[in-house]
Amino acid sequence: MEKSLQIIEQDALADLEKAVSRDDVDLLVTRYLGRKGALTTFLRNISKLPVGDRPSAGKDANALKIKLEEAFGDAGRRLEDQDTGGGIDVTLPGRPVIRGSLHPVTKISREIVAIFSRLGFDVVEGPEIETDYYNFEALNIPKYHPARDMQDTFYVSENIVLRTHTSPTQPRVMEKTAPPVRILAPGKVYRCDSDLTHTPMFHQAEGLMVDKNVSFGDLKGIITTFIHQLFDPDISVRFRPSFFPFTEPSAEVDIQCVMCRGKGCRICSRTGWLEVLGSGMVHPAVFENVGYDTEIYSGFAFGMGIERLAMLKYGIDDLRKFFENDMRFLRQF
Ligand code: 2NL
Repeated sequence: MEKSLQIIEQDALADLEKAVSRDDVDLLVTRYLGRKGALTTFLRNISKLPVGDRPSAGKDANALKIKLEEAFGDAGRRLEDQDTGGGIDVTLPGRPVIRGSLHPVTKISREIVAIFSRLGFDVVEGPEIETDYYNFEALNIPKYHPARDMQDTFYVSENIVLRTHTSPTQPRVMEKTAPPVRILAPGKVYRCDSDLTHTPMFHQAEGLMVDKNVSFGDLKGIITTFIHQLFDPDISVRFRPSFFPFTEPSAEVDIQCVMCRGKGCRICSRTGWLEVLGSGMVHPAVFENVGYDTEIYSGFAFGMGIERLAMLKYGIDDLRKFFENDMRFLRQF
């Protein structure tokens, strides 16, 4: 009886030596420890032994059972790790690489830049921290103008502000460049304003064209072409008289409502039109400030809010979505 327990142990360990996979080890568990396994059968037959032999045989058999359970368990775990390359299941499908996407403001900015590049405009950038002179004075914005109020502008010091529009980039370029000039200035601007429809930082793009014989007709042609390329070649555009300190005459540019096609809806306040741009012929005072001869040169300028254009183009109803960094929103672009 002692001998047969020794044989079971020898056979089991010899078999385990040959096991090369988790499945092999599982078979050995069945062969030795299963319901009809060799050791289980031995234990069941202890009652048939002479009474005097039973205690030591039982003790030895139980010790062997524990020894084999441990040996099979260790080997099983080791071989399973080996099968799967050390805990990595190489048969699993790869994890998808999640691609990022551009912010809608970046996308529209790039589209605006691309359209004006094709029309011969150079892209220029100016500082976001600006002097009072370039932000206001050079642009013919008088001392008493409400835009200069502490309520509307972030003052860094008495003569330094966060630019309230992209316009100061234009006199900076004109001072250094003789006409002809055709530039587009996109970028961040800052206003001391924060509510449902205003954020303290937003984006604008501003264009300027100066040459001999530049007319209001050129302004209308360039802006209409731009609108048709950004939105739809069939969309109607209208120019409505307005006022800016740095242009004369000035015009607000409206497009036929992109939501209702002019029928009248909530987006266009039932007017059928949406205001998308401000524009005008450069005021002679601005040319004098940068040393351009107003007898020889004329020009037009225009400015637009990028968030507003992005909202119209993508049908976004809430300005705050641009700045919340909600991935569910951003992933859609
Ligand atoms: C708007 C309106 C506008 C300009 C910007 C400009 C610049 C110079 C001279 C004359 Cl240097 N004008 N810029 C002109 C008309 C309108 O912006 O609604 N922007 C968001």
